[in-house]
Amino acid sequence: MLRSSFALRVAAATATLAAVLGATSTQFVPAAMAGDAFKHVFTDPAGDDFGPGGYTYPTDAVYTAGSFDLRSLEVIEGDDTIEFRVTVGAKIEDPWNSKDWEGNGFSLQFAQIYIDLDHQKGVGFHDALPGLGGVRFADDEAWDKVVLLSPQGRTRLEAEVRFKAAKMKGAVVIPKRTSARGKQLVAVVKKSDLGVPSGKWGFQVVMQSNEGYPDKTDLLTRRVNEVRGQHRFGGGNDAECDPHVLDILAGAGKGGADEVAAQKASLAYTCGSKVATLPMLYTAR
Ligand SMILES: [Ca+2]
Ligand SMILES: [Ca+2]
Ligand SMILES: [Ca+2]
Repeated sequence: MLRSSFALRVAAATATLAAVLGATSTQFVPAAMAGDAFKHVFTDPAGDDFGPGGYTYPTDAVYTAGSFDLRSLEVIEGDDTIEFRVTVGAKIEDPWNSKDWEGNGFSLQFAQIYIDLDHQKGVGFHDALPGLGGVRFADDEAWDKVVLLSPQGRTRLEAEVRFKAAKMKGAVVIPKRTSARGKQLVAVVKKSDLGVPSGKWGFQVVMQSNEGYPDKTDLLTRRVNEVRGQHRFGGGNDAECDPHVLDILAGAGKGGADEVAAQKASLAYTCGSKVATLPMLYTAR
């Protein structure tokens, strides 16, 4: 009862405002108020922060258990922005004092959110940003935009993209604001940088680790080697045929136990013959 009378008052107030401004209510009602704003939560199982199955964290004490264990990706449309919230399995810390390097309040994590805007074959990129090792997107799931949820400041990100991913520059989105709270990383992106979200869009979020001193071709990512080191993940290959990816969304993106197997299947690779595939997850409205 209370709820419906509130809704009526909101509707009445909106109609009045629209009338005053001479706009039709459909033109004027902000998406969030109209109740049809896009919102989707993808969930990921706990404990699958091991890439294709056997990756291990670096040995340094800052890489606390669960730090790269993706638990969910929330996509929330606002009036002029789209907010991306990535939750991991550990409290987010700032062991390398990001404020000293114009960073965003965290140090360890780096999430890349890939978006397919059209689900069309032949449009978009199959290769990921440089530094993710051996991964690609399927032919009809190529990505059109990638949001960098990084602790690095805008200046550094822009420079890295310019030098290492010039071809993809127009597709890389640096958020308006990036922050961390609790176990969550938050990126607020201008809607004008992405467009209006719909069920047609596909999403993938790749969990990586921020590397401030990356290899010269890697875009701020930490490598996966055969044997782990103080600041290197282990369980992969010393070359770049292994996916340099700790955790991804897989299957239906609802957190089911079967999604662990789906992730292992997607990230399975054989150096020299089979490249891992990053799946896109689509949401029908
Ligand atoms: Ca996970
Ligand atoms: Ca490697
Ligand atoms: Ca996963």
